[in-house]
Amino acid sequence: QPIGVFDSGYGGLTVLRELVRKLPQYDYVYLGDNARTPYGTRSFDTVYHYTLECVNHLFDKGCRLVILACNTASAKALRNIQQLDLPTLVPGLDGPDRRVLGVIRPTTEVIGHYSTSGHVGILATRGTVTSESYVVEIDKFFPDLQVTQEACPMWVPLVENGEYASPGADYFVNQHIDRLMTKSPAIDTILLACTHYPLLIDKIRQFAPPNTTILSQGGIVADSLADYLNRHPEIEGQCSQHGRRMFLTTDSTEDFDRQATVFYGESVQSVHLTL
Ligand code: DGN
Repeated sequence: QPIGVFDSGYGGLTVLRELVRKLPQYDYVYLGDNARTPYGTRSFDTVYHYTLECVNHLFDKGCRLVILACNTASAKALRNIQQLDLPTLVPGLDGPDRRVLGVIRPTTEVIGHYSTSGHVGILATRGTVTSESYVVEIDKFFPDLQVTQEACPMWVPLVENGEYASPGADYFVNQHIDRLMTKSPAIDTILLACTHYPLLIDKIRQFAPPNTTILSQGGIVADSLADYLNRHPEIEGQCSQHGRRMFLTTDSTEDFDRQATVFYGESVQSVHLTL
């Protein structure tokens, strides 16, 4: 069975890219709910129902393990989904458990190891920031760590409109880095807690103080998945290993394929999924 990777749109492709880099042997099915993106502005209830519906589609495609490669879905839906009796969700699919993992826990588990000052910054969408998920989760693993958040609402549109490398992006990147560092000048580690932000990493490095550690999620999530599969041989044994990739989108396949080149780094041919 393939590993399912879900996002509200294109952004999860930056996570998939790192999964494929670290664990190329597995088969992956990516599902982007582009028809209903963005999730960031929607209520907890709506994000939960949309996410669950998409996770069910991935189960239908045979996935036993699904990764919510989206901070908004991980923040607003993961806990409720994990509390469901997942094997009963897809009638006719018997056998081992189905598992759903997110992108917040893997990063909050390790972030404290990167900081020597004990001050970290979280850059994310407004939805993720207001959910307080990072603050709450980091506190469980590193209660002494000072966490400062900054919402960067302009960054997703900049990336989605292809402006991530343009001079126009400088203004908004500088603005938010500046605000973050003004709130907490001792920050020495910044986590990019949004799937789109790795595309802005060169500019973020340019405006962050020298020697700041900038963490992208993809690589951390990939390390965490490798560790998870090692610790759960019963799940790992269910993951097929032919190096196949499949891309599903709930909206235009042409748009998806064009944007995928940016987020995934290579061309793809997606298939439309009707919800
Ligand atoms: N995928 C979302 C995230 O990781 O926060 C960002 C995309 C969006 O809000 N449209």
